[in-house]
Amino acid sequence: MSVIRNDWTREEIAEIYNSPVLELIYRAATLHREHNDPQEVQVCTLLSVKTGGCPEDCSYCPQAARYQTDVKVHKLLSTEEVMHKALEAKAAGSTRFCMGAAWREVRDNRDFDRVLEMVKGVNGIGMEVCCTLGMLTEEQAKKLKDAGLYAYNHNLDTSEDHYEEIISTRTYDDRLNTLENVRNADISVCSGGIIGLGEQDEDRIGMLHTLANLPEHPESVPVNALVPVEGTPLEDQPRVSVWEMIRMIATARILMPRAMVRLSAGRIMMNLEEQALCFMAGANSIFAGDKLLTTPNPDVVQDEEMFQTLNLKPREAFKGAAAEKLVRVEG
Ligand code: SAM
Ligand code: DTB
Ligand code: SF4
Repeated sequence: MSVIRNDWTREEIAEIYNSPVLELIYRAATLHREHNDPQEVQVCTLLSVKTGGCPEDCSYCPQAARYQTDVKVHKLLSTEEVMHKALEAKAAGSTRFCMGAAWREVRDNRDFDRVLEMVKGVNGIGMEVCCTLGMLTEEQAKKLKDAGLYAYNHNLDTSEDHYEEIISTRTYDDRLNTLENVRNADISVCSGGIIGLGEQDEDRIGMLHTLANLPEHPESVPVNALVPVEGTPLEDQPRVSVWEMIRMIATARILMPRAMVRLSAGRIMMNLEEQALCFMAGANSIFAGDKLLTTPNPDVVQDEEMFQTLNLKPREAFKGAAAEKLVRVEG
């Protein structure tokens, strides 16, 4: 079995990313089979528990208060509403439930106490519970862990060089700091990025370089294609080609062979054949349900048909946990 490396050079990553695309898919598919069951795809559900009105200026995001978008602002949902959605998601076959809040950072207030309650509730019904709430201190991360949080999503989004073109209200180091706080609280790390922000291939390579050389690879790497939203500065960005999505997924799979590589935002723009190539290239998770956080996603029936046509099987919850522990003990 190939070794897990955290010392990739940019040149090595560039060589992989730029290799002939069918060779790239073949190499990623081969590694994928060594480390994972290639027929297994995890189905996850997203829920925006607090929507819009965010003080940040992420230029892709419909939830930033400073852009005029169609997003309906909503204060934090009640725990009952969230549990209702989580049970619905579980009944529909989802094994991971990710709650997103349009916050710059977590504050120690009653809203956070309510999120802790939600985490407890969702963990209690046997789903992998994930949150994406913005920046986090180590203390807050520990509270989430104690409440039963399984994973925390915090994306690097793009390369360090391109970051300030996209967001000015926080730094790349802020992002890395939160990831460290999450890791120190022994929470599973979910971190990836978005393509189609006007970045160069070098930026994609740079972002993968940072992720793959973290002291421990993220257990989960979402690869998003920009969903351009009217009213945001990136509303007119051209759609990324599916081959770019495939290059990102395959390169992530080769660099971080044990991670869950998630084919995240952008599926609404892809047909079945294109998604099949992403699975071939090593993607092993999707978000199901007709909405991501605020933007549309393929409908559930269409996804069920896709699983049947491609002979995919939904992955059970907590499957990675035992293997992750083992790796940590060995390492
Ligand atoms: N506010 C928190 C934060 O930014 O960390 C959590 C929620 S935020 C919406 C979660 C992630 O969604 C972002 O990091 C970004 O990668 C992704 N995202 C937001 N808008 C997007 C869009 N229009 N297209 C693709 N991905 C998007
Ligand atoms: C991630 O990388 N993608 C998901 C999840 N993590 C939180 C979010 C995608 C959001 C797309 C824009 C929206 O629906 O608002
Ligand atoms: Fe706020 Fe997160 Fe959107 Fe940035 S991505 S504007 S932090 S909700």
